[in-house]
Amino acid sequence: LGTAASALEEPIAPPVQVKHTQLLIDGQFVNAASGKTFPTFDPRTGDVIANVAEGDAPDVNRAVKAARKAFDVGPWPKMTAYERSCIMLRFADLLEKHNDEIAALETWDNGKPYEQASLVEVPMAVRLFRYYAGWADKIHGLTVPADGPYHVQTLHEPIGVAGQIIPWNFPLLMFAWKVGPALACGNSIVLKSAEQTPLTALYAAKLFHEAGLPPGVLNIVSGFGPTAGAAIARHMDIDKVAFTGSTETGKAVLELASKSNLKPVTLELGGKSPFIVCEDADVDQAVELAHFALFFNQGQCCCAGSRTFVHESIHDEFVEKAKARCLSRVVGDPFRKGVEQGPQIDQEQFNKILRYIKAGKESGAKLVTGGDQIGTKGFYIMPTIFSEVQDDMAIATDEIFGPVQSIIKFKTLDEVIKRANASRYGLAAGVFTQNIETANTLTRALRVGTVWVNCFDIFDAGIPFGGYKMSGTGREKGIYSLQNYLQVKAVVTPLKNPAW
Ligand code: TXE
Repeated sequence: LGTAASALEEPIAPPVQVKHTQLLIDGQFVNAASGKTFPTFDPRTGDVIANVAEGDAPDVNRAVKAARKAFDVGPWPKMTAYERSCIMLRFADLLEKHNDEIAALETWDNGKPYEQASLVEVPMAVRLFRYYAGWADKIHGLTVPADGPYHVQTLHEPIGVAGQIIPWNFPLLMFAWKVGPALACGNSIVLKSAEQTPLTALYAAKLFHEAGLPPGVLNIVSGFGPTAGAAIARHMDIDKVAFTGSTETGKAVLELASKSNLKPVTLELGGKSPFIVCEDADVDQAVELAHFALFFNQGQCCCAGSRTFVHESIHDEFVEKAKARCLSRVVGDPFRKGVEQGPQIDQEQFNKILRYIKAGKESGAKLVTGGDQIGTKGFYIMPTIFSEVQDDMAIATDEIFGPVQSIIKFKTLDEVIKRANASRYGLAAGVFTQNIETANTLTRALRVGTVWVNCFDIFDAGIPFGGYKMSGTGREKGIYSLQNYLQVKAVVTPLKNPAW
């Protein structure tokens, strides 16, 4: 195994080594039953970072057995909620203590800027675990006035063993969004990380055990989607599945769940979010925010503001300034200071983005800047802008998941509402205006799960996140995520003396 810092000219991260490459089942690191491993790559170079145990159906079975035992026999759901909360808080402290090391591992495996991982993402994961630790002992049912001599109460119980399948764009944060609420409610977990980024989930799960998490409560099966992922989705002893990824794979997960034991499924899927710049907007601020909304995390965000609608009266000025901002974007080794954009995650995504850039050029959109790969080593792509984009072009309808901004002109509010809503997706939207009436109209008219007004990508632990339409079902974060991991049991008891 190499070290992340060895290739750096100007390292700003601590040197980090890969400590954990095996599956984590029942509190133990173990090899896959098949003995197989798969490589995880450094997106800066395409070089192998480490070989990781490749879980498959037999390993998922082992993990489910451990999770069932931890849930059915205990101790997890039988511990007091306060004890569970304390373990989660201790884990958050450990994560905070290892902030820089885990951020370096994340950057190495994913390619995102180290400053983003260390200053934003790991701290957000810490915050999220503290938030859900706070919920653990505040989850309770109701008493219900019934039409008769009955005492009626609801118990909010954990659902059981949760299967969780996460993507590669925010490996640690997706781990946090899934694991935090599930554990706060008293569930046990079998989690599959993305095959591109298996390292930080193993690191974090190990820290959880150091914090006192009982064996079997949190099991990590690294591996591929059609094998380990599908084994989770169709497992008869898994009580619930939470998935984040593409809409296509989300459909497959839902189908497997329905064909097996009808486990409830929450899905956080793709998007093509409109970012609407109204005629009264401050153009400089709008350009900066629209740039951030699209290019953040190499454009690899499900909620990326990837349809930049700009009012015709400020359109040309906006395009010129957006181009200048793009040209000043610092692209390079994500471990170097000040770098805003690193490489894309892998060859497959790199090829997909270049295909869309080619389609944009061929469809008659105007290439304003960028439009090619950078160098020949690693998966770097130029920050790219197209203007004169029409609604039916592939770059305006499909999730590109890369640093490609499509600027679309509009004339009236009614028109932009219709066009923004004319998408199979409905994850998020950005609205940029100084007029409160315009903001109120748009926030109510847009059929999306989040509207950011004069801001974008605000992801506090308490704010729910999820999609309308084919962007998914259910909400994560905040109080809403608890519902995904609870069963409601009604308990009805006759009253002997109804007068009292
Ligand atoms: O996604 P997949 P991929 C979008 C984005 C991207 C595209 C493809 O547009 O370009 O999806 O990326 C697991 N049963 N998003 O191929 O396949 C897989 O192992 C069960 C949006 O990476 O959806 C991984 O853990 N699981 C997105 C996870 O699903 C399966 C984030 C996501 O992979 C499976 C990532 C199967 N049959 C990509 N097949 C977002 N919403 O944030 C795969 N998986």
